[in-house]
Amino acid sequence: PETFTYQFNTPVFKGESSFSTGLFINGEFVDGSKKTYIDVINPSTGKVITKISEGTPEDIDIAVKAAHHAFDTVWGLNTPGAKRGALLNKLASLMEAHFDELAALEALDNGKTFSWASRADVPSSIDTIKYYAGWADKIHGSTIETTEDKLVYTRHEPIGVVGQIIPWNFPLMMMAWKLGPALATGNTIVLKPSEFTPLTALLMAKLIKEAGFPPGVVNIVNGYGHVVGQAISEHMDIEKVAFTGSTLVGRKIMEAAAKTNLKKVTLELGGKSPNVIFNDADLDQAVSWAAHGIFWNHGQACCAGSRIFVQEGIYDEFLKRFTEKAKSLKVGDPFAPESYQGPQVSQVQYDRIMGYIESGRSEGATVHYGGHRVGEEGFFISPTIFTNTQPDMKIVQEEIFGPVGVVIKFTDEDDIIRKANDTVYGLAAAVFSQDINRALTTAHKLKAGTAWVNCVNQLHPNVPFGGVKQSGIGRELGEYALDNYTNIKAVHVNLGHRM
Ligand code: TXE
Repeated sequence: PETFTYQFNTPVFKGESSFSTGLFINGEFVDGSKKTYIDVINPSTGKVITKISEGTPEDIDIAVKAAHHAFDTVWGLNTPGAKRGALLNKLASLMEAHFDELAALEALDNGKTFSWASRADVPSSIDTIKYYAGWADKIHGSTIETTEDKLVYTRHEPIGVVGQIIPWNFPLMMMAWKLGPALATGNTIVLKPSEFTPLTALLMAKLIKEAGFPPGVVNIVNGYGHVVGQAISEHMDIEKVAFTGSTLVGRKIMEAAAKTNLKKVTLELGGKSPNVIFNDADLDQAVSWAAHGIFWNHGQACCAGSRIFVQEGIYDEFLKRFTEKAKSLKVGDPFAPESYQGPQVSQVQYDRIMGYIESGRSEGATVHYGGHRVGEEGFFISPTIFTNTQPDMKIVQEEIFGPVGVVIKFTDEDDIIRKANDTVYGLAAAVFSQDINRALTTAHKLKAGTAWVNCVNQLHPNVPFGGVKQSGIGRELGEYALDNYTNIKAVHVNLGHRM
């Protein structure tokens, strides 16, 4: 396979990045079995950055065999947890050494700003790997009292070979969320990055090798979702699949698992998260957080606060200040220090978002601000605010996954609980109020896996994240994520009970 070498010469980062564009299987970079390639597009320009090897179902087979061999010989129960932890810490140190390069690749490939990648994606990915390094030698079962002539204990054993399919909105972070708990608990991995944003995963493959993980422990196979992702979901020798992406594909993965070997499935899917702002909120703070809630990462966050509910007493004032805030957000080159928002990730996403904006208009909602392209090239969209919506409009019900928020008025607590929970999703929710009783009782009544009080989009490696309803199954991050990657074995020992 080819080596990709790129010279960054930007105001925020100057330096070279260089790594193989092959598939990373059994510790080596190889071409795909069909010797075909996928173009990687720069979303700021629409032009090709490089091409990467395309994986096939045959390549998944080869990777699964390597992962099984590694599991049976050099990983899983064959390696003490302390050693797995040390390797994860080594990987975290290498990520620190390549901090700016990782942030720059995210900006180039995904379009997120270098400054946000440096503030959020890269440090939190490193922290996640370190957090799970700490768990690696603390995975254990318990003894359970039954009768005095029996000893019963549990073991938390690694599952084996796990498949991991990740999206393009937080390419590095989603990879860290998946690698950390799987490796700490002793599993081996076949991972597929998004075909839209493979670059940080390829640099990570190089760092995984450099850290000294034995060959076959982590395999990274680039390719298209319906081919390589599907092959992972259907594989008879992959015993667990973890997925982050659309609800539509989540269903396909569950179906493939059900039709093949009933592999365990965890899914982190879409959202349409409510952001509830009461009359007694600190208005300045509510405005700033609400803007961060929907415009951060260009709205490409599964937990984005895309439905902004404002109580009637402050609605007009909120809307005025929120609009000023949206106007102040600079959309442009991800490498310009003043940019808050870069391009959407791809032409497909650009078209999908513009389609939603059009549908909002044609269904009779008001484009209060934005609603248009920014610039002549690339996939830039202005922060957009809709008002005058109806509950059944597509822009109120469906995940847009772009910088498009709807602002909706509510009257009292009963009204807001009904409106906020009127969705098939349940990933996150936020409440703004200075009355702690109101804030917490509302947070408890909102149907969501995460509730934020007086903040939004807060994630932390130690804290579980995941959805209820159609936003997913299972939890990532924190101690809870370890459960996704172990099988519990109960061992009964007879201490004298005779038949
Ligand atoms: O996602 P896909 P897309 C939502 C968001 C967005 C929409 C569509 O609303 O507008 O999904 O985005 C792989 N079997 N989210 O189409 O296809 C694919 O290659 C197995 C929410 O880009 O779900 C990629 O690696 N895998 C979200 C991954 O699935 C398949 C993040 C995600 O892509 C597959 C991304 C198949 N049949 C999009 N088809 C979040 N929850 O954060 C595709 N893939």
